[in-house]
Amino acid sequence: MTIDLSYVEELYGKPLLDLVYEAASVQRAHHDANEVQLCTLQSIKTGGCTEDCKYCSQSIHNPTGLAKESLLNVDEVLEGARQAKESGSTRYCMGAAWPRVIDGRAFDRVIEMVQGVRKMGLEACVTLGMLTGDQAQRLKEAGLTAYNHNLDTSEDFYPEIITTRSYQDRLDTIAHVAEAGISLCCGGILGMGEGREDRIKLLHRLATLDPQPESVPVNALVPVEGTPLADVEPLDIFEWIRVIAVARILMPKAMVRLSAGRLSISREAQALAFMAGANAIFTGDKLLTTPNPGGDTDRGLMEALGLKARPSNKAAA
Ligand code: SAM
Ligand code: DTB
Ligand code: SF4
Repeated sequence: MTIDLSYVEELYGKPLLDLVYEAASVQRAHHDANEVQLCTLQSIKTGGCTEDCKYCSQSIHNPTGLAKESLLNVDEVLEGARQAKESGSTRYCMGAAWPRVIDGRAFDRVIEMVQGVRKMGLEACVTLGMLTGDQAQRLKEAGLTAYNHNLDTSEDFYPEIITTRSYQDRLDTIAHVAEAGISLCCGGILGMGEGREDRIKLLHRLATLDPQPESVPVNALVPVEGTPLADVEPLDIFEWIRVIAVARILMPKAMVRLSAGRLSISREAQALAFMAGANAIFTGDKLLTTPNPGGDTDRGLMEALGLKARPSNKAAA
């Protein structure tokens, strides 16, 4: 089925409750609506990134005061994965502040991390920046479940946010991931000062990727002091809900992940997001470098809503 931009516009502009109702119906047809996948993030290489992403705490172009660290050891990372599993996570996502993967000892170490995480029976996801076809193939052989590489916003708005790489660079890496047969985790950031049309175009791009992403992270900008986006006006929360609902309708099978930004989103809005089709969250008190609601807060929310954690036997093989 082809998805026209005009159809995405039409969906996005529906009365909110009609839109949420439609998204909830799609979710119920494809997923257990009371189940949420818990995922854990780990920054395996923090800071010192040469890209100039205006939202990011880890770019050398942004004076955020974040200390640069070297790549973690395999043991440290696997210990983190073990704890994540113990606290109910079924997916372990490892992020590196690299513009691209370079072959050599560091990449070999990441390969070992992926193998170790998979051995524990967890889904393994990495986000390492740009990637060649051969590197994607190596990750596939290591058993990687998914590669996270976000389109972040519309192609039109992209140059306002990042100048050191192009939208096409992103699409090229995404193609390498697909060719290697690795599932794609691809989404965006909302609230960077983009317009509704940019959000619509992002959703259209995501939904017309072939194959569609297995996972769509929806990040609400976490404003970081020292970045050019530190003082951007926060997004209207119902725009966030609309994006989640449209993503759910256009990508019925995908996991729609509430990623960055939940700390400043009310319990009520998060409940509406689950109604609108979100079915995964990152748990733990830290994302990569910024705070996240801790496990107790999320357990409280899930209990209040009667949501249960998705069991590990449903994890991707
Ligand atoms: N360096 C790799 C890259 O950019 O592809 C991987 C790590 S990067 C930190 C992963 C994603 O985190 C970005 O694509 C962006 O969507 C998200 N992100 C980073 N900083 C954020 C912020 N302050 N608020 C919301 N999302 C953010
Ligand atoms: C994604 O889209 N969101 C996650 C994951 N992919 C790697 C990262 C969010 C990072 C938020 C900012 C920070 O903590 O540095
Ligand atoms: Fe680097 Fe990724 Fe941050 Fe951009 S988002 S500065 S590529 S770590």
